Amino acid sequence: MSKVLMLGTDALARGAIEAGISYAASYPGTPATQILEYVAKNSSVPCEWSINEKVAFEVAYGVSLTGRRVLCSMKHVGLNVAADPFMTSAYLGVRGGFVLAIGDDPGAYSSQNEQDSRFYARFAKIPCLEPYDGETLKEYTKIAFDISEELSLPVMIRSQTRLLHCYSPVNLGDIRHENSTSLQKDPLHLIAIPRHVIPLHRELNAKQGKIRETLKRYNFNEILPGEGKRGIIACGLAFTYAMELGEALPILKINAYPVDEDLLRDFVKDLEEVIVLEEGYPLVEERVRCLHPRVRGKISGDLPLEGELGPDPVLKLFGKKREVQPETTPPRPPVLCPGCPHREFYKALLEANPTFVTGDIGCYTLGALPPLSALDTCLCMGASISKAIGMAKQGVKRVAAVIGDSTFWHTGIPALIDAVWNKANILVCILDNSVVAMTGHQPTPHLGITAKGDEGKAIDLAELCRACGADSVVEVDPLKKEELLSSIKRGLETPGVHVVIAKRPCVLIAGKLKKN
Ligand SMILES: Cc1ncc(C[n+]2csc(CCOP(=O)(O)OP(=O)(O)O)c2C)c(N)n1
Repeated sequence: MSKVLMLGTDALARGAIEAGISYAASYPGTPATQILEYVAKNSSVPCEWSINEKVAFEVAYGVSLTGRRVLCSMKHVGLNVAADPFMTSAYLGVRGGFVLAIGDDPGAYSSQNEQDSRFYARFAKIPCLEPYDGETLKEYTKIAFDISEELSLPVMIRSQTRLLHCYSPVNLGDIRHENSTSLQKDPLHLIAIPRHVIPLHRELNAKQGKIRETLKRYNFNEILPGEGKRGIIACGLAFTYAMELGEALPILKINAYPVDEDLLRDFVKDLEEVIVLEEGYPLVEERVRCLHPRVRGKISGDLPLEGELGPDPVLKLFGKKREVQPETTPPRPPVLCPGCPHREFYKALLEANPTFVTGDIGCYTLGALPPLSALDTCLCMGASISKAIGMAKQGVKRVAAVIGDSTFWHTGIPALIDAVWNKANILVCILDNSVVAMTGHQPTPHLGITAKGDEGKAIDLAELCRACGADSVVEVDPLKKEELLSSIKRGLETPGVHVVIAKRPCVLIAGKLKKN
């Protein structure tokens, strides 16, 4: 066994590889992107970038149905997209171990919200493990596969940007054999039709006691004795913040959910004050407030409800400061790269002067900021076209929807079909730079390269838009300003659904694409 310095995402991925996975599926999203990238580059495990998180989850579920172990990873908001199969997978249960690795982003360093995935695990009634360093990222992931197979449930690994994007020492272990394939037909358990739902739900409820027993056996949650009548409950990563305090207080360390209420009760019973530290929403604090009259945390206003918890507010609560203050750097708001083709597109769009521009999520969202200020709204991935439909249906003329190529593949296609079917008068601008630029240049379906770097089958974006029934589809190089401007103007002025594809590779990969 050797000890190496590993990025959190890599440690998690390594845990899955050691557990003997047979496949991994994901859709890119910070801070979870590098999990699949590690599997792709550092193992022989086959894997895929899926078209979106729902598909990734369902592909992973299919792998599990064959009896083999599978890792599915995504960022927190990705689980909103995958929520439908996720919720019902807990009813049906899994066959081969199924681990769902979710990267939360408290502080929204790179996200559209700060939602806390532990609530999703509770909502679906499945176990959730919350590592606190590189070693536990790897080990918990490995153990999560055993728990998944023991309980026949998907198991969530919840971690955060700070942990996933940080290097720490990790002990490498042996790689287990993969499960052999075994197909079992079991209609009562595998088909979620109304007639089966109540018995399946009853089984899921009956598993709850078993989940608690299983988690207890692994001692994920434990009381570390200390001195005094104040105690700290520290969840996941917040345990490391509690350690930085250097206080000798008793600590209840929580790394697995659902939390055993007996343990909580036992911990708080002789304390005069309980402090709850957790990244995200006050999930544990809510429970503890039912058990103790004096609880300090986020709900009490002692710690911030928004933003990343981090070590500083915790130290402040104890009247302390970091001994060595981190160096402060001047704020550097993100901007479009020099030479980015998106900028040229926006210049033309502004000149065409649309009434309202519905935006989407990607590098091109930076066009919302000055000096361009070219977008009027941004909600979630894939929403630009649908928002434009709603506005156009209220009589707003000359609405433009701006969407990136990966975002279009992800959730834009159904909205384009909706626009055609319902005869909306909108202009759809697809900014095609050939890759998912925002998350680090992962391939898109029209590039025809897979996660492993192998040749896939390329799909033609313009042909697809035509097949969706768009009234016109033009591909324009955004550097050809006059052509682009006239296409945009025509699309805005003419009734119907018009698609302008501004096509030019991301400036950071253009050289590489040429070489290939
Ligand atoms: C549901 C969800 N999944 C993943 C992400 C992470 N993410 C942000 S933008 C983006 C795609 C950007 O690619 P593209 O649309 O091609 O635009 P580009 O960045 O290349 O301009 C992704 C995957 C997210 N914000 N939300």
